[in-house]
Amino acid sequence: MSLIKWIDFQSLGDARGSLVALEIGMEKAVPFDIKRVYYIYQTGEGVSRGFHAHCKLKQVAICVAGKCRMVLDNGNKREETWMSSPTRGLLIESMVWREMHDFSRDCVLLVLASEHYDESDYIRNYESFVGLTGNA
Ligand code: T46
Repeated sequence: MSLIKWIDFQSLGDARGSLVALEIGMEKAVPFDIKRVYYIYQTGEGVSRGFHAHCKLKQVAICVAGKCRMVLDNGNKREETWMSSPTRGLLIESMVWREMHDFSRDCVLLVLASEHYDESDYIRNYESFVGLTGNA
């Protein structure tokens, strides 16, 4: 099964422009209760981010402006995708290594998270991560 799992959102457009609304319980929306929202923006040219996995946390990442390249890795296989659509969310399950590269200057990556911020949930060493997945 692919690591790249998109959730397509309905765009509510009219002559004024577009709008996406996300609500818990909506069909084809975010598959967890959202406890935290953050966004990444003004990432410097050539800067990469991420390089970690989470033990428990699930997230949906939405590129609401610009673009970036997301790499996901479950310790067994590595897949990547460009993120550039405000009407698609990328579901990032727990125990998936993520890296973000090639941010455009205008990129805004909005992230919906299933848990509050907890540094102890991060696995920041790739070899440790692969060991925990049983793929060492
Ligand atoms: C992820 C990817 C997609 C907080 O204090 N609260 C928060 O909710 C977050 C997300 C971060 N922080 C602090 C921790 C660091 O001092 O903000 C700083 C930057 O965080 P970090 O280096 O973890 O950022 P990224 O871009 O490498 O990773 C972030 C998320 O942390 C991570 O969960 O999946 O975006």
